[in-house]
Amino acid sequence: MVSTDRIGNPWGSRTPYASGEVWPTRVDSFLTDGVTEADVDRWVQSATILHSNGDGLDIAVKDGRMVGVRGRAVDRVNRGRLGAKDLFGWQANHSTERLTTPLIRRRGKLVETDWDTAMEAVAGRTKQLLDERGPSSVGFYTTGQLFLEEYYTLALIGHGGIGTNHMDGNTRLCTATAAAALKQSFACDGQPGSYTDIDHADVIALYGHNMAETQTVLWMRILDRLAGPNPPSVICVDPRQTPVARASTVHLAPRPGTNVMLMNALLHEVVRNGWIDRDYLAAHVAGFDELQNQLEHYPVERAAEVCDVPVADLRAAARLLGSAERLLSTVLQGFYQSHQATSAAVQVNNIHLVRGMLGKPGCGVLQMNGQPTAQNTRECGADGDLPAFRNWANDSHIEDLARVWNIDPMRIPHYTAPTHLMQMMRYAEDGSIRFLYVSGTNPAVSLPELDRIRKILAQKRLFLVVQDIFLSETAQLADVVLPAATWGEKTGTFTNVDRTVHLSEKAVEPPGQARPDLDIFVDYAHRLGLKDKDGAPLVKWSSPEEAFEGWKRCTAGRPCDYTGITYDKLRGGSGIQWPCNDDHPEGTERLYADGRFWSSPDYCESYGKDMVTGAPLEPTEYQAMNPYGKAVIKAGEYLPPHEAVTDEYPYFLTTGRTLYHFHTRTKTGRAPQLQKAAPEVWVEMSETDAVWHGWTEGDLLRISTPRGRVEARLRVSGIRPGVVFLPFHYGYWDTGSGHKPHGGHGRAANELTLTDWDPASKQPLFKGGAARLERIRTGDGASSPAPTTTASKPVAARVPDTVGGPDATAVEEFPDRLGGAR
Ligand SMILES: Nc1nc2c(c(=O)[nH]1)N[C@H]1C(S)=C(S)[C@@H](COP(=O)(O)OP(=O)(O)OC[C@H]3O[C@@H](n4cnc5c(=O)[nH]c(N)nc54)[C@H](O)[C@@H]3O)O[C@H]1N2
Ligand SMILES: Nc1nc2c(c(=O)[nH]1)N[C@H]1C(S)=C(S)[C@@H](COP(=O)(O)OP(=O)(O)OC[C@H]3O[C@@H](n4cnc5c(=O)[nH]c(N)nc54)[C@H](O)[C@@H]3O)O[C@H]1N2
Ligand SMILES: [Mo]
Repeated sequence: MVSTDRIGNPWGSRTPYASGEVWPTRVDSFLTDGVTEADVDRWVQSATILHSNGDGLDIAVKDGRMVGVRGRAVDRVNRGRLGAKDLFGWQANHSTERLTTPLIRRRGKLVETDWDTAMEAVAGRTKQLLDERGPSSVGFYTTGQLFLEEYYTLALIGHGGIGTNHMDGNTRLCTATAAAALKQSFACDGQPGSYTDIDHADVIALYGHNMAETQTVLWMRILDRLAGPNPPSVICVDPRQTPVARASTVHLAPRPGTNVMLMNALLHEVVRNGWIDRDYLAAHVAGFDELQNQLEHYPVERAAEVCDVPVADLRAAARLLGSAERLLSTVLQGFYQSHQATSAAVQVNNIHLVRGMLGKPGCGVLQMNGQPTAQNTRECGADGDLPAFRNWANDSHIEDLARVWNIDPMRIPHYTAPTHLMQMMRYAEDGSIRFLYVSGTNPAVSLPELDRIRKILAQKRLFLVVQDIFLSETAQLADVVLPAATWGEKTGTFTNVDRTVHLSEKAVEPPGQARPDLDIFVDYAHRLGLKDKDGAPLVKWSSPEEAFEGWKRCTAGRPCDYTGITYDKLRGGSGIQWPCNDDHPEGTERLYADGRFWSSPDYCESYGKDMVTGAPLEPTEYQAMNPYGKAVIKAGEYLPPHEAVTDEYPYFLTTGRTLYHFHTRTKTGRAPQLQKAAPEVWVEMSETDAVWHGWTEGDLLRISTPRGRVEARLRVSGIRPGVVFLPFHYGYWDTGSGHKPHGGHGRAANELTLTDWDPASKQPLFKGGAARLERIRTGDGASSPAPTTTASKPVAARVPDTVGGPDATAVEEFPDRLGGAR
């Protein structure tokens, strides 16, 4: 057993292992000050909620309160490990700033009210609008952080009850491109690979993915392989000097927005050198010829110029990809939040298709998710997709869904592609959407071009409902605020990136009158009087387990088949990977092991899209590609970034995350260890650029774009010259301070970002835009508040190290080691 400061050393101790071995167990735990294991009344099974990894953990409960967490040694995902946000983030549940009663706007002010008044106002306004303006005046915007049962209920209400096409999740900002890329290549959502591919891979490529900070436990798995015999080679594609870049064999730091050019050059080299699997291509893949023709235009020399990456590095990366025997790739926001998001992500799939590297141990693509339950938002149809990967453009799928819901098929809107969030915001701006029900997301901080978003959400004619656990920046603009119970206070299931389904049990009571999101949605459905075609209530369940059983019926025979999973089966052991049914009673580790894809036109989730215009393909166009059971390669031409740097705005602005915070910090900002590690916004710039301006670490800068301004202290870091980076976590309200405004709107990165999206996935471009910087005052020797342990590692030696001290000490146990048994 060792004690480690898990703020200062976020990845903890190494447990090295070799290719093909089982990842050793390491059980991490943290108990609040003064509490020992002997004091704990109960341990309640759950999984992590502040990222998409799905690490199994148990919540320690004493006297009806959470007092700590411990990783689950039996869990296939983490084998006991936890990240810093998991170890400390749960403390926010007990924050005194939790919402405890519903609020309603009276004479311009939010005041406390009772549930009945609040829900009658919400349902009453919905009914009034349905009568006066029809379903297109009603929109829903949900999240990737509720539970499966809640999304399925919401999807049923929206698609089956109200009949609006305006339903999306913040997954649009997050992993819309993952879904789009999987649909483009494999005609269906669902990760082909498994986390265990890390145990076997000899090359691991991370594309625009700072896994070390955003899936810390998955990164521990890679670190343990790197520390063991026959370690894998690592390729990192990221313009910043992330911890991933520092651990990599080859680091390509392209100009932002040039991912498709880079991918095409890598593919060009792989194909030119004949590092391809012709048998696999012939048997299982359509579209290779078109790719080959396209690639002629993308020699590495051209990419070297456009991306500003040395030819030798491109060749070295291509050789690793081409000579890999077991290649694992992961893709995330550096690719997804970019102007050619889908096209870039699809080229990663293409590398696996030309190399025949799918469905075997070590050979996987992880088109990553970010949020804990984003997979469920997509599966359940709370994001514009239809439940269980049904195809909105296929009438027989609509009929089948109507059968499951016992309603008339014409009640399910499917006349056009579902409305994506950015379009919903436009409709709200124009006044055709008059009611917006926001659950579990904070768009007043997380959407691009905040000045515009605030104006839209604050309109009098828009009835805004916000269901949250804190009075977020968005909740402050609402007409009705509904206080929700959250993780640890309610029961439900959720599915991580590699299709592992976990059960999260209720451990403690929610504060005050807060209610589980499921209860609120069910209440709403009943107040609207939603009925099926026999006059029975449309929503036929009230408990999570009943909702889960309803969901299982909806998935029967579909790719994400849950019919073999029960709550009881999820209790005690590890999570289970879907599909899980009579044919696969223990779940399925890898998809497409037999080279058969879910692409036949009558079964597939999507006919695909044109990646340049975003136009959905017609069924006949899809059939012409000969997808029957095959994957489809789609070539992508490179187009330059939408907003180029100019003399006036000479820096490329990119935004993203740090290890210690989650999104808009409503939880991590209220966990003292995490807040202390990264207390305030900063801006990263290269040493070359800083020296040119004569600026140094800690100087206060103003960052401006045509949309707005932010002030932040300078961190001189290893980022590529010409690029500046801002974390997007810092809204304009301070957490943990009794709701004090921070002092104006000057620190949210999204004051600066632009209203624009990838044409195919409709994911906004948080990694694009041009900015101008100026110095407001010198730092006088003070350093910027950025962490030193992460991508924001300073160049200057004088900056004090980020440490957590005694309050951040967690325990690591090693049950596999001799004498280490608990
Ligand atoms: N600590 C922490 N972990 C999280 C979260 C969190 O808020 N905090 N959020 C979760 C969620 S919802 C998500 S979606 C994930 C996101 O996880 P990541 O995608 O890993 O995180 P980001 O920091 O948004 O972006 C990743 C990297 O993209 C790089 N990048 C920027 N522009 C480009 C480009 O043009 N090309 C390339 N190749 N790279 C570029 C950035 O330098 C950055 O290092 O993290 C999840 N995990
Ligand atoms: N500039 C820039 N902007 C970005 C990104 C970026 O990289 N750069 N990344 C984008 C991405 S990938 C994402 S995922 C989004 C995230 O953006 P958001 O979803 O807006 O961020 P969160 O802070 O996670 O907001 C979740 C909200 O739900 C509340 N909540 C938590 N648990 C529960 C619950 O159980 N029930 C209910 N009802 N509410 C709950 C929280 O208090 C919080 O207010 O941001 C996007 N915006
Ligand atoms: Mo995300």
